[in-house]
Amino acid sequence: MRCTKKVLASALTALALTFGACGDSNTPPATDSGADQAIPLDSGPQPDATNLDVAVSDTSTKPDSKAPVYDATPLADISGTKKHEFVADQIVLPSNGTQAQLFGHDYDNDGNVDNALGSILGTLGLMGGMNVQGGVDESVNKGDLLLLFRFFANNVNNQNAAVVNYVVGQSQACCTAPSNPTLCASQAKATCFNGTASFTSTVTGAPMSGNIVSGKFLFGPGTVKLNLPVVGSALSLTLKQAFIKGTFTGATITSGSITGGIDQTELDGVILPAVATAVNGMILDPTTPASTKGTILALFDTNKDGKIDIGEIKNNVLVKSAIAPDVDVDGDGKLDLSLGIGYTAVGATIK
Ligand SMILES: [Ca+2]
Ligand SMILES: [Ca+2]
Ligand SMILES: [Ca+2]
Repeated sequence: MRCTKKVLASALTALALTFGACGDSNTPPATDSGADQAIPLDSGPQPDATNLDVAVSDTSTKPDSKAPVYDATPLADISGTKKHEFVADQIVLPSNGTQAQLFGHDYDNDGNVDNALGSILGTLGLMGGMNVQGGVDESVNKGDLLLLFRFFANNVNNQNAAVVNYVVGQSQACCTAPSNPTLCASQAKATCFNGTASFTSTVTGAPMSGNIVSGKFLFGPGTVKLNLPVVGSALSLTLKQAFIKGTFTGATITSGSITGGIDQTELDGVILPAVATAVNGMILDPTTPASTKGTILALFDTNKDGKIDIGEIKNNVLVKSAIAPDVDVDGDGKLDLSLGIGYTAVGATIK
């Protein structure tokens, strides 16, 4: 059975099975059970952000909401500035708490890194058995998930008021053997991720301002669109108040991360329906073991019609605790679901 599709739904089921193994599977766990499973995101300094000039806004006027900590810095004039273009050759979903912390961002400045969705993915990664990363690797190496960056900076080691455009690349064939992940990866390294390959942009995000200190950079906040293949077909996400971080290392970018917040509307309108579709897909899939189907139906099918509708997903206690908005990234008074992922990148030309 291929685990690279429907991984979020599979992962939720794994979480369900884990809970189910501890008790009556007809009784969803209380919300605090999820907290027991979550990876604590330890407080700690964020080295990328500490010595960068990111404006801090006044949060005192909104005592009841988590107001945005960061304001966008006005863009510098980039005419005549050197351009440096990259493509992400690796996109990494957190597979443990350390990565969830590394890829996240402390939006509300409470000393705790925010990466709720990433933390859940990390928790599931620790449980094992779910190849949450496999589908992402496959999409990158096939050339379906091409994230591009165009930096404007005369000095990539140290520069204030640098600018980056986040660019979504048009799919292109990076390997001829997508069914063989190892071969596909090595082909992609030679064709698309060789440091000089060309890519065509489809969506170019609004420029984001940032600083580079000793090669480490932090850009944002801005809006980042992600098409992550985590639930069946690619899940189109908009990360609000997103930050793009990384380190220029020779001709590559290392230790990269993209963090932002997904609002409740998108969670309800995009993510949860996709989870419902994927869970139904598992029920219809003849290769899904009968015991797994039984567990899924016991957990989610509250009206016992043999199908899982969106409402049954939205109102499920397990889902509510696992995929719950955690921090208000944009200060609109409504909590958003934080997500941070990692990446590395190599040189590229963006057409
Ligand atoms: Ca925080
Ligand atoms: Ca039902
Ligand atoms: Ca919000």
